[in-house]
Amino acid sequence: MLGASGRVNVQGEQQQKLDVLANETIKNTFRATGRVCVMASEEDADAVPTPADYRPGKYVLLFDPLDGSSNIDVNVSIGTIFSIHRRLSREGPGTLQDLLQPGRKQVAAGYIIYGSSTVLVYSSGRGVHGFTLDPTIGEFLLLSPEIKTPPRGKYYSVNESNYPRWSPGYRRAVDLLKGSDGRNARYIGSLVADFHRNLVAGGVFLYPGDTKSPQGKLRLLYECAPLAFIAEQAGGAASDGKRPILDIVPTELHQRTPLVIGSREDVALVERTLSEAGEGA
Ligand code: AHM
Ligand code: MG
Repeated sequence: MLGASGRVNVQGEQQQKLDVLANETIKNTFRATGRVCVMASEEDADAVPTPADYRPGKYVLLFDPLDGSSNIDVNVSIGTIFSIHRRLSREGPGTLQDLLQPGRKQVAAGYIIYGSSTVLVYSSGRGVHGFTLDPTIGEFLLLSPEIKTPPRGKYYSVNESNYPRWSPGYRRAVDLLKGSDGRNARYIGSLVADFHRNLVAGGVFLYPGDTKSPQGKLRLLYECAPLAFIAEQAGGAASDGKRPILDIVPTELHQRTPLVIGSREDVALVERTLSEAGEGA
């Protein structure tokens, strides 16, 4: 299960064996449920409509099967992120248009983290709820109902090796976060795990665009939008630096966006700093 699969995905990234296994497992499971008419995955270039020999459902599923791939072989937390929309098309297998909906339209979203325990966090638009897998009975138990994130965080999380390539606004924002009011740095390199820690403890995660990748690294539809849905439902915020992530109207399946996500006041501080630098809305 460890190591590279030898293949490269649509984003030009090395696929790990576990990426491929997770992707196939999710697709095989969902196409037979009768709930889903089309799927999209980080690991597949194109939309994956429900095959004709299965009944198409009324929902659309987008997912990152295994987020944090670089952490697989070193035994650090990784996870699965998912986003669910209602289909727009009326019948038959779903279409690309069904998948290209703004995050605001999600009917549910969430993630699973494979960490020191296996945790499922989801929202269907009525708060955020956290479940922990009890392997002795094979069930997820509701241990954290109604998760609310602190309005101001104690952590900031960003890959600072990109600092020289950031805009002046982002550099200033991170300079402000650094060491101010007892803030501490934490960066795992698995978005889902960095996000979850900050959701629970309070904090802000940033993945800015830079001179090499103007839209940053993270994908809107199956990484940023579902986590933005969770963040807002928990009382936090998510922005691309200018506007809420949930308001972005997607034009491409694998489109990227800068991401600033977490505690409300911290996201506002970054937006304000960008705006003062002439990089805001
Ligand atoms: P992946 O979905 O292929 O694992 O890539 C996304 C990951 C995120 O989990 C994480 O936040 C980011 O890439 C880390 O990137 P970097 O190594 O540039 O800091
Ligand atoms: Mg990912």
